[in-house]
Amino acid sequence: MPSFPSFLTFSPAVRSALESGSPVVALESTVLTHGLPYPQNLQVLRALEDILLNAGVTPATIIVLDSQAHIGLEESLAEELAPRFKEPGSFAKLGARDLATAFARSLSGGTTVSATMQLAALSGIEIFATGGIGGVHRGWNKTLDISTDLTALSQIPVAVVSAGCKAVLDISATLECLETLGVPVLGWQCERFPLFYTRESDYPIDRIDSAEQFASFWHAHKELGGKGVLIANPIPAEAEIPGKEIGPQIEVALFEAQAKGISGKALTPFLLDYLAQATKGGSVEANLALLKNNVRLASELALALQRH
Ligand code: PSU
Ligand code: MN
Repeated sequence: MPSFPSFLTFSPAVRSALESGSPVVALESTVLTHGLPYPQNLQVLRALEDILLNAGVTPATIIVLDSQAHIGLEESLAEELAPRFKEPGSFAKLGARDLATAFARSLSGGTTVSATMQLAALSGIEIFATGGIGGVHRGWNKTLDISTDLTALSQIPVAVVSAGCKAVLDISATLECLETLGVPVLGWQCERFPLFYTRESDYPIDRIDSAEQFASFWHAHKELGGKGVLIANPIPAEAEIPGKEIGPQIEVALFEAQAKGISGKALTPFLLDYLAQATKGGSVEANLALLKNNVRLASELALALQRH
């Protein structure tokens, strides 16, 4: 393997996959440290990794532990850590800009989409599956709260498979911002931007239909000097929560966040937790279904890149 920065620790499985050039898909860890409670977080991690392993793809869950970025989280370590993921103060939420500070201060944390993209790219991993990316928050004209996930997509050459973006966002502003940043948004077998819990919105996007088409796109994109790309994969129909149902609940969640003065990094986790309670776990079920679906698609894309 080429030489890597000293803050990267590869699991044996990921190291050997990278050495032999076999397909690897990156997974983020904020969903584990700031999303799902224990033991659901551990179960989800296993389920996602199993989907990849069964497809012949090596999973690389990325997480920061005591000043090392782990590329591939070994089962025994995951079991040991998972109960503490959500303990207040144990694990930070790390965006790309937080990584150097975390290494310098020996912090541990879950990596968001931006940090995961950064660490994946450094490791030579091109495909990354997540639930939904961050984007432009509603009320951005007052708060200027725009997730660094969008900047990361414009700067880091990784393809991110996501069920659109998080539904709590200002969708129209998020899509405008991605256009301004020059980030291609490709609908997987669809031509309307998916809304996380809901399969479809009114916003048109470019469609791709096959993993082969993606591979052709990706080669051309990179030759053109392109960086990230968002592959928007609609939630499976059977797991969808209709917009009419989830929309009003999102409004209440946003109202509560404002009333409690929650902003910045804490906002996305608060809104998702709020929705989980308001929907009596329904939003979590949907989140799990779309995560699995995204990981499945990411495995197909990674295999297609290898064939090309
Ligand atoms: N999944 C969760 N909770 C989260 C996130 C995912 O259950 O907080 C993270 C994602 O990793 C995404 C980030 O990159 O939220 C966006 O947060 P922000 O809007 O603060 O950039
Ligand atoms: Mn933010």
